[in-house]
Amino acid sequence: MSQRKIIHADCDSFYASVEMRDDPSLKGKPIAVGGSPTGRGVVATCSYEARRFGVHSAMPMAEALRRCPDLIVVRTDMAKYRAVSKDVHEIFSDYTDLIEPLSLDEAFLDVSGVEQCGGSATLMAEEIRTRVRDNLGITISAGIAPNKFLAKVASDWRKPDGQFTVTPDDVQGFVRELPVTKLFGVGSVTAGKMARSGLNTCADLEALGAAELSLRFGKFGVRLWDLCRGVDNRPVRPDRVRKSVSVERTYAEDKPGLASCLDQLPSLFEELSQRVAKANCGGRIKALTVKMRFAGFETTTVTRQGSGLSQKLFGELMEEAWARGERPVRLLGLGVSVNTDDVARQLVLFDELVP
Ligand code: TTP
Repeated sequence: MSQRKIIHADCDSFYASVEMRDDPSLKGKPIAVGGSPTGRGVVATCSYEARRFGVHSAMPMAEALRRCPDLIVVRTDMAKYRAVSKDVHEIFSDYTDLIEPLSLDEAFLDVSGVEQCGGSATLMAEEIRTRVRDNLGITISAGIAPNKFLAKVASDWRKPDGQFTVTPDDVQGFVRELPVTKLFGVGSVTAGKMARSGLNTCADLEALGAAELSLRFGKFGVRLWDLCRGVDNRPVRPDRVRKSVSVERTYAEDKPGLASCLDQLPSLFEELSQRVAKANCGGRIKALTVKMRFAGFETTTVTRQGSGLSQKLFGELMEEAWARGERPVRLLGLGVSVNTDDVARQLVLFDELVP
C-alpha cells in the first residue's frame, strides 16, 4: 500500500474560542462555557487562561469558580457552534471528500492523492489553519502523519494554534517515546495495570513482543502490537454513522444505596445531554439505557424505548437496575441509542444509483 497522508484537525478550546471571537472583551480572560454554576452545570470547555487555574471540561461549574474566582461563565449556544463547525468543514472540503468528522470541531482528512500545495499535507494543514483563522476568527491545530493514530496524537503536540508533522521516517522515533496513555483504548485502568508492570512507553510494549502482548492483553494485545510500532491501517471513513452516545463514571468509593445513585443522576444526565448535543443526534434517539456495575463487578443494563432525553425515565431505569442487585455500586452509566435507518436508506439508495 502506498504511503497515506492523514491530517487530524482539531479546533482549540472550540466553544470558548467562538465566544471570545464574538465578544472581544472576553479575549485573554479566563472563561468557561457550560451550564449554570447555581444548578448542577458542568464546564463544556474553557479558555487556555482558565486551564491555568486547573479548570477543565466536565468539571462542575461551581468547582471551576472555586478554583478561578474571576472566571467568566458563558452559557452554551449549540446553534452557533454548529454553524461555525459547518464553515470549518466547508474549508476542509476544499481539499478532500475523504473527511471523517469526530465531533463538531474535530476531523480526520485523508489527503493522500490531493495535488494542492504541491501535494504536501503539511502545507495543506498550514493553509487550512490560516483560512480558519482569517475567515472564521478562531484557531485550529493539526497533526499530519501517515495514519489516523499518529495524526491524532500529533495534533495535540503544538496545541493551541500549532501543527506537527510525523513523516514516515520519523514514525519509529516519535512512537518509541510515546506514553502508553496516548494509545487508543488505553484508559486509566489499563494504564495503571501497565505501569505496575513497568510498561510506560510504546518502546516498553514493543520490547515485550507480539506473543507476550497477546498473552497479557488478549485480543487488545494484537492491536497494541500494531500501535506501539506506529502501525494503524484504519481508513478515514467519511461521515461515520454514530449508533450510540453514552457517559459512565467509576466511583472512587462505591455508592452504598439507591438514593446515592440517584444523587449522581443530574450530573450524569447533564453530561450525556451535552454529548448528545455535540454529536448532533438529539432528534434520532430511539432508546435509553442505564448501566450499573455492582461492587463485585457484575454489570446490568436496563433499556427502554423512548425518543427524547428524559432524566425522569433514566431515574426509573436506575431503580430497576438497582433492584436487580441491591448491592453497593461502583459504576453508573447513561446512554442513548440512535436511529441510523435514514442514513442506511440513503446508503442503499446510493448503491442503487451506482451503475
Ligand atoms: P475538545 O476538542 O475535547 O476540546 P476543546 O476544543 O474544548 O479544547 P482543546 O482541543 O483545545 O483542548 O472538545 C470540543 C468541544 O466539545 C469543546 O469546545 C466543548 C465540547 N465538549 C463538551 O461539551 N463536553 C466535554 O466534556 C468535552 C471534552 C468537550
